[in-house]
This record gives sequence, C-alpha cells and structure tokens, in this order.
Amino acid sequence: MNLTLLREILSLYGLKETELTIKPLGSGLIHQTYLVTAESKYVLQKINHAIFKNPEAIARNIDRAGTYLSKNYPEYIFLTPLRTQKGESILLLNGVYWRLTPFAENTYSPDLLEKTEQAYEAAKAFGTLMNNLNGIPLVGFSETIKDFHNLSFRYEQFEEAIQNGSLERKKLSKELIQFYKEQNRLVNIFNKLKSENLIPLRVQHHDTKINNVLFDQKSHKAVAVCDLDTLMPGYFLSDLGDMIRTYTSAENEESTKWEAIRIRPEYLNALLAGYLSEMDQSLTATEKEYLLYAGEFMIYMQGLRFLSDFLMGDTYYPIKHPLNNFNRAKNQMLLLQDLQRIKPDFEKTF
Ligand code: GN1
Ligand code: MG
Repeated sequence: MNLTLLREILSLYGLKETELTIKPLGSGLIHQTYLVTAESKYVLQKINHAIFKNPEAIARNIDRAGTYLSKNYPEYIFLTPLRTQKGESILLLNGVYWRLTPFAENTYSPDLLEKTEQAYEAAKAFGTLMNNLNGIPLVGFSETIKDFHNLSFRYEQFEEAIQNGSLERKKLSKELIQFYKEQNRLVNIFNKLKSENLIPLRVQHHDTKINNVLFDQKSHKAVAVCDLDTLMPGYFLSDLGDMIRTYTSAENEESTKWEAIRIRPEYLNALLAGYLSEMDQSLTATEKEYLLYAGEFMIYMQGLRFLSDFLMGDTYYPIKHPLNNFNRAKNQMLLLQDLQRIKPDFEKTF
C-alpha cells in the first residue's frame, strides 16, 4: 500500500491529510486491514473480492441493518463504514473495493480471552446485536457468501477435497480425515433442523470470533463488535457456535500446544450467561435445546474448512508455513473432542 494511493482513497472520502501513517492491523485472515493515522484514526480494508464476489451486497446488508438499528435502537453503537463524498459505503477504485471505518479509540481486540468476565461481556455484545435485530424483516438481505455456514455444503467440499486433494497430504491427514468423517452425524442434525424448519432464520453476524469484539482498554467492557461482512440471514448456531469455539478454548486456533487445547467450562458458563442475558426471550424452546450443539457445529465446520483447504493445497486461508491448515484442523479436532467429553455433564448442571 503506497501513500499516493492512500491519499487518493482518503480524498474520495473528503479527507485531505498531509501527515499520514499506515500499518497492518489485526489478525483477520481474509481482507487486508490497515490502521491509518491522520488527524483521526481509521481502519482501511481492502475487500477480498475473490471471496466476496459481490461486495455491494455487504454494503446493502449493513445499510439495511444500520437503518433499522438507528431507528429502533438509537443508543446502540453500530460500527458502520464511512461514506464517500458520493455517498457510497464501499469504494470501488481501479477494480479494487475499499472500505473505511472510524477506528474506535482506546479499544483492543484479543485473540484469546484471559478473564471469564470478557466472555460474558463479548457474548452479551453479540447477544445485544442479535436481539436488537430480532424483528428486522429478512427480505432484502442477501447472502454475501453463498452457503457460507451450510454445514452440508462444507461436508460436500470436504468429500471433494478427499477425492481431488494431493495424495501426500491425504496420507498425512489420515487420522484427521477419519475423525472428521466419523463426526458426520453433526451434519445430519443440521439437515434435520433446517429441512423441518425446527429453528428460525435470523440475521446473524457469522463471524463472532473473539477478535471481532472491541474491548475498552480500561474497563474491559465490550464497546462494539466489528467485521460486518457476513451480516446476513442464518441460524443462531452460527453466532453462538463461533463464540463457543473461540471464547472457551484455552488456546487460539493457531496453537499447536496439543495437550493444552481444551474447553474451559467456566468460560462456557460465562458466555452462555452473557448471551442469554440478551437472547433468553428471543430464542425458541428448540434453539435452547441446541445451545451446545451450536459449539459442535461451528468447531466441526471450521475444522472441515481448514482440512479441506489443506488437502486442496491452501487456496483459501493464508498460511504461514505448509502445515498451518493441517495444524488448524487438528486444533479444531481436539477442541471438538473436548467439548463432546464435557457436554453431557455440563448440560446436566447448566
Ligand atoms: C475468516 O478473515 P477473518 O479472520 O475475519 C473466515 C471465518 C473463519 C475465520 C477463522 C469470510 O475470518 O469464517 O471463521 O477466518 N471468514 C471468511 O479464523 O471465510
Ligand atoms: Mg471475518
């Protein structure tokens, strides 16, 4: 990213800045994210157009939710992108899509939680967003990535990766492939919930992992949630599930400390309490029966995605070394095994 291009982008937002610095920000895998320091601070993102085929749909969904929230919940802090001078909330410049958002000062986004209160806070923050969006009509929202959290589709991709992936990688992944195949009943549960309409469609964030929550540096309260690219209709399984996946794990998804990867039940308790403090009234009786299944669903899907990508030669997730995706899939396997180990007792006492 050069400063001339940056100046051009900022000028389209009506920002004329002479003193500028720019540096990479955060640990997101999909977009390139920068912190821009000018008179104020901004988050500039280069949208990954290969993955988000229709970036305008992102802008439309966010605009729709934003309008609804500002009308019905004017106090709610919804971190929407700035508009260009022409009024667009996403900028197309020389074939590249950009988005500029004000940077929330004095906040941090962690990759791993170190206090149960943070789990409560973060889950409450996403619960508030979901609850505030509970009554929004779904018509007019579009899928920003097709079949994004369709577990059945992800399983098919996995099967294709087993068919078409490299022999050497398949050999190496034998144990993982076997585990992920054996867990196939999780797909059947999802298909049943979906095909029999046992759970309702709701607007979901679809990426509630812990580093998408902004915490206040002093009070450690959750100030806002960010990364709204996949705000679109889906099932409660997605948002609750990704929180379980990333808030309760004692290690982050990059970790290879295999024996340390486990679910921390006290974090699970705190996150469910935070989520339900907002969502208790909105959830249906059936959804409440599937709270922990949501965790299994998301860990399993993330593991399938990492493993499929590994088998297919790492075309989706950026990697830091050749075994990165393999390790991520193993990490998720261990986490899923631990969730399944504690699930029966946890459900009895919850
Ligand atoms: C990706 O880019 P990032 O880190 O926000 C992915 C999520 C995964 C996550 C795993 C569009 O999110 O679905 O859960 O990596 N986003 C997309 O870390 O694929
Ligand atoms: Mg994301």
